[in-house]
Amino acid sequence: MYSSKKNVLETVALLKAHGITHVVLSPGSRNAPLIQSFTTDPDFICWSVVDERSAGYFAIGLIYQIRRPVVVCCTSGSALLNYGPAIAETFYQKLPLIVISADRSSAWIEQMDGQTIPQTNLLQSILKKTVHLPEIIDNESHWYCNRLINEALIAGVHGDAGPVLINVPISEPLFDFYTEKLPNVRCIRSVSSDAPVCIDDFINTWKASRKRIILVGQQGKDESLTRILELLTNHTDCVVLCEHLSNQTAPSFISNFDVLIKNAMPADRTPFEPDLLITLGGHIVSKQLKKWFREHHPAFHWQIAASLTMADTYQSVTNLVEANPVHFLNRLFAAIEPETERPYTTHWEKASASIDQPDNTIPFSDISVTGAFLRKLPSHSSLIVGNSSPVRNIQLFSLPTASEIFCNRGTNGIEGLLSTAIGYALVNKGLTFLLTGDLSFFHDLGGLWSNYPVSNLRILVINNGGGGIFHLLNDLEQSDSLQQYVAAKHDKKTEAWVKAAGMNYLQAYDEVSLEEGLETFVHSGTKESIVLEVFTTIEANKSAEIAYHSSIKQR
Ligand SMILES: Cc1ncc(C[n+]2csc(CCOP(=O)(O)OP(=O)(O)O)c2C)c(N)n1
Repeated sequence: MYSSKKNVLETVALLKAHGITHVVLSPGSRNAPLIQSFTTDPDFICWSVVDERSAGYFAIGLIYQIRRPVVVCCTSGSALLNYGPAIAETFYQKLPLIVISADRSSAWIEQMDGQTIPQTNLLQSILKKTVHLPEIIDNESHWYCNRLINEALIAGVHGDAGPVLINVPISEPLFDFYTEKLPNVRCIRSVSSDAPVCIDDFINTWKASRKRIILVGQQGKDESLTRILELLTNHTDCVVLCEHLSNQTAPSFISNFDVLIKNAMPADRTPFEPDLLITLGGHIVSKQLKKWFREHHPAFHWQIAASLTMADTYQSVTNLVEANPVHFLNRLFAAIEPETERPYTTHWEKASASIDQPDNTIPFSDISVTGAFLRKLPSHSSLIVGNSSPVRNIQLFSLPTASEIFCNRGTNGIEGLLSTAIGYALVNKGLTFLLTGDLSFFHDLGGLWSNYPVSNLRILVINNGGGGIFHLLNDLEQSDSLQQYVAAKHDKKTEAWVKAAGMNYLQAYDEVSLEEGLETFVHSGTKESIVLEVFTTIEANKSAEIAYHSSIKQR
């Protein structure tokens, strides 16, 4: 029988799924659940070597001969340190040694309990990767544990091979060996760019899938990517989902999926659910999409990127592909037949087309101001948007053709936004537009103090008197601290700072003054940069949100 510890079972099952066969065991009680599980399973060839220092070198001998990864497994405390010389040897020889150390739960490290040392920190400089598993108590810790083991096993053999450490905390009781079968586990397959990607399996999966989505995250403009995505969605049954931050636009791409998921999908979303998901690029803003995809995992999820770093955003990756996405998709497209029937894509297209952009009937608010601005924005514009509401609200509207859009979305920080825009403008020939909230603007006031005169910047500040986004979060509304502390309510204007920085200042507080202000704002004739500050209220913002979203729900 196997141990009943779930992180032990996950480790052993994943080692088996990744094709590991040889395990060198050193004695101990903390690692007894691992020992018991390895020796129970007929697929493992287990060896017993008492001294961990010898065990490490014994494993090196096995690796020399079988040319595949080998596991060494020890108890907690100094036992792990005894692997040190063998770990160093495999690090410098680039050999795939998988070190599995049992540990106490983190709470007991350095509490003068027996056999504890900070196991994960000590050997890091001679390990390719170290992971410290959680003890599995719920779905999230289960996914986390699975992801970490997959990551370590992939790192051990990717590119130059090398030793990896999987540290497994195991709480007492240690000796409950009542599990009959190993669990089914998600084994993430990886394809490395070291060898040409063998595309056959991918073609077969593509052909066998009926509902395919390609989701493109944040990235710069890339016309070759746009071309292949258009070919795929126009000639096969495949939906391309991309937000504005992906800088991918074509009539057949769907960008309003956040609103669609929130308001316009039926309770039974099965017809929309993909069975093959292909992800490229960086961050996705849509909370709705993340939530939905995390609840419904496709049978296959390929993550394609130039380097093999996994972000398991939807908890569903099945294949990591290290390849240039354009090359990969071109090869795929060349190998598949065009499809004339596109029921899945048509289904998505119809639903997407049924959603109107916010119109003039909603109150004067952050949303309506964003719409008015984007309608006036010239084509081929450079637009930088702030985090918080700006990056979300632009998604409700279409962008002018050929515009390029940027956002500091890597960490979602509100800091440094004026500095980013000024840096961009100074090396940009045309106008540079920035759409920002008031807190983000004030946060980076220091950025306005610049030795470089900038004349081509247009900053639209939507001043709603604080962090407006926090007022749109239902559960926060009851909180006494919302106004003063969470949203940092204030009544400041940007005017004095803007003028001190030598920029022109305009303001608007309703449709008429906004329309007037925007006329000057988008014009390239002026010699100074311009800040247009538009004042909105929290109440109007809430009404606008409700009015827009309920108008879509009622269709
Ligand atoms: C450096 C940093 N501090 C705090 C936050 C948390 N935060 C997220 S949105 C936000 C409010 C932003 O307010 P504002 O720029 O006025 O935009 P609005 O919410 O009104 O659209 C804050 C403080 C953050 N993202 N980055």
